[in-house]
Amino acid sequence: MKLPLMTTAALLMASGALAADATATMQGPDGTDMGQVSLTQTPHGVLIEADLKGVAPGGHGFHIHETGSCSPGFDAAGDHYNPAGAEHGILNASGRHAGDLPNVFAAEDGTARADILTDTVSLDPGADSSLFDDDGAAIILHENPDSYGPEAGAGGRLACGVITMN
Ligand SMILES: [Cu+2]
Repeated sequence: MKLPLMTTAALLMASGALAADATATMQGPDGTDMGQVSLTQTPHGVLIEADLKGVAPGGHGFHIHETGSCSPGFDAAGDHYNPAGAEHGILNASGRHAGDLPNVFAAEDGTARADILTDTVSLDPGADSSLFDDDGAAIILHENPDSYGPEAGAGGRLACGVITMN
């Protein structure tokens, strides 16, 4: 059966997750659902779409960490993803970690939405900067905003999600 064009477009839009290549389901320390992060390989880098909830209002550090694990405890995600061995910080001339991303900001109702494009990582398992290396990678949302300087200063880990190929 041939679907009319409008119907096909509507179906694609209704199932947005299908368009993304990878997903991180974000959980709080007690296992609370804190939303989802979708990752899509584009010709210009990886598009990261965050749709979070249950987040304290204000700015929060938001990074890709080096290990695809959130347990036991979010420390299992390790440090920032940094295959080039650079210093930390988007504003640091000797930076940045490949996993350094701009802060995300939560509204009064605890929701946070952000679309971030980064060309520092790849979803291609064969690429040098691949998030799908031997031990994978995770997304971490921090307590405080990242300073963007050599010391992140973002504090504790509020939420963690293992990046999983769709
Ligand atoms: Cu971090």
